[in-house]
Amino acid sequence: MFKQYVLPYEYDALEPYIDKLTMETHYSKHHATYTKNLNDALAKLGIESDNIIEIQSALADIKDPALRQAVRNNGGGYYNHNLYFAIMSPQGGGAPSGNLEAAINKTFGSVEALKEKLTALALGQFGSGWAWLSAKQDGTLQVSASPNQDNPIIEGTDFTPILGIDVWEHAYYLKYKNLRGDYVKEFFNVVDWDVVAANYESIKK
Ligand code: MN3
Repeated sequence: MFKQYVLPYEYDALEPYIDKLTMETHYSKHHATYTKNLNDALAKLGIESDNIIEIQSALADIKDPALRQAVRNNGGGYYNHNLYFAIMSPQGGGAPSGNLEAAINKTFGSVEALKEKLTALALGQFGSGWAWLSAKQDGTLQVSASPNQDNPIIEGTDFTPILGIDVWEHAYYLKYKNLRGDYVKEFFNVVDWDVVAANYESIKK
């Protein structure tokens, strides 16, 4: 049984950048539903693994197409939001330091250049989806975008997300309406780069 990531901050803690009603709905409705539907699908399949990365990497082993799609959508929804909620914090903003900063500078030139690339991917994602900063074991970074609840793991790459920007309308519409660009700009005010750096270190071998 997968359990939702427990928010270490209140629903209103990310105000004014992410509003309370959006956080409450996103966490207690959307994410709770992904988690329940993932558990329901895994129960039907008799899958008892508690490793969500392995499950997402082995979708092709699920023969029933409807259950495979259910695990893809809801497993992605479960995993992606655990990451998204964890990399935001009322103490967020600022810039990364240490190994992550060095890797960002090497790959993208600067933190500002990385933010510009992520913003372009977030705005360029047609319809619902995500923009990602991901890493692989040798420390390489990449940015990408995915539709729906997909991510670089589901897509079969050897990259693991360390930062995700949810660009489903449910992530911003109550406050920002159609202005996805305003949401993405303000999102960077709540990114907890210490958590992103810890994610990076956990993937690097
Ligand atoms: Mn969402």
